[in-house]
Amino acid sequence: MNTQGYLDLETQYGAHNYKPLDVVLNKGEGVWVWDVDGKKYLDCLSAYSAVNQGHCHPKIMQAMLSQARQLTLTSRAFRNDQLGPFYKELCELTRSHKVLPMNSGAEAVETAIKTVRKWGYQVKGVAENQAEIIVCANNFHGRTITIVGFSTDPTARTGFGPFTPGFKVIPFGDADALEAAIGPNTVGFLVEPIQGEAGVIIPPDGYLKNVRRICDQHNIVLILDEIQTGLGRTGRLLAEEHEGIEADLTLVGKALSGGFYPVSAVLSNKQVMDVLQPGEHGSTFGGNPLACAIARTAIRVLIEEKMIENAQDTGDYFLSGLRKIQSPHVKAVRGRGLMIAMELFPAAGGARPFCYRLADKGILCKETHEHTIRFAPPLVITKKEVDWALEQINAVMTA
Ligand code: IF1
Repeated sequence: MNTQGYLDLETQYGAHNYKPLDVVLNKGEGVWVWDVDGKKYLDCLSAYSAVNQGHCHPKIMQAMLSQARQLTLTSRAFRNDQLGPFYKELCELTRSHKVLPMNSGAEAVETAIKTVRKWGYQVKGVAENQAEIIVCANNFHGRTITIVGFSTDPTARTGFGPFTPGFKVIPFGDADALEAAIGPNTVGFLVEPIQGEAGVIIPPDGYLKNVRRICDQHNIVLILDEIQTGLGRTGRLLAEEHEGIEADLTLVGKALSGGFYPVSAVLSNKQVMDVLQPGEHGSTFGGNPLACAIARTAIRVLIEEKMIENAQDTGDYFLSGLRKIQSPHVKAVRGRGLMIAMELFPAAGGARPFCYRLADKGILCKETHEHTIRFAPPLVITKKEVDWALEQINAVMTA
């Protein structure tokens, strides 16, 4: 079947909740993917940072295959021999006390919300059903009713109400606004260290440090959504390290499996996670042996193959190369590690046509909102590959 044939099938039988580029992929290896016509592309999206380790990483694949032959799912009604080691390795790596495994990112966010509410009632002493969680404008935390209920993006929320109460929205990057929004029933503050979907918005220096101090002063649980920023993307294992702080709850997902399988987790200190009792939360697939075996290897190769250092080093190189591009269309280039965005002037006519022109030249990227192109290749990209990418991007932006 040709490209058009696959597009027709999707149009006829699939829900129309996406508007992807019309590129039909059938193979991936490292930073490269191929379409059904055999055209090769540099993947500058990495499945929204889920394939930080590169496509079809051989060691993760091996772990997946050998675990699949052995045991895939037990449910949490019984124990499995991958779960304990997964907990230990993830805790040691992230200096956490406790892990709660789920599958998607949205489930990790929901889990954190439940946990922090329970902590509010049981430990902080907030009156039943009064707990309040503060979130930021232009957040992206997932697609469930509760999560879109505190989104400020009309596309994400319009038509899906009624929503879950108990959330308050403040501007991102403004620690004073956090302090001002805190009331006696505030139990948590949920924030992305760098806002991804909003267009790679980096908060002012010192923001997270101030947020940490304010949360401590007011006895509020700091929940960092590192589902996109975590696991090496910004040049640190967790983006919180850029400001030398530690969240109380950290959410990871996406690259926790290197893109092989949905795996997410809530990392916690003991005090908060210990409020959950048997029967109060769970998931059929959460913590299954296949997921755990994949995730153990996915985090091992990140470290062993120095992907985090490469994200910092090659990310800086990519960012400075992009900044050198002299184009009348480019309003700003910003990024940290290999989480990079190029914002275009509205007069450029939108980012999407540029994404198509880049695809023609062999680079796959996706616009975010109207005017921003994101560059987030797998963390195994080399400087030579970046040089090639810069040549193509330069040609497209200056044409
Ligand atoms: C889609 C964006 C990226 C996330 C953060 C939680 C989740 C995500 C910080 C939920 C998910 C995705 C989902 C994807 C598009 C994508 C995205 F453009 F929308 F913002 F990555 F940049 N927290 N982000 O970024 O995780 O439940 O999806 O596993 O198609 O909706 P999930």
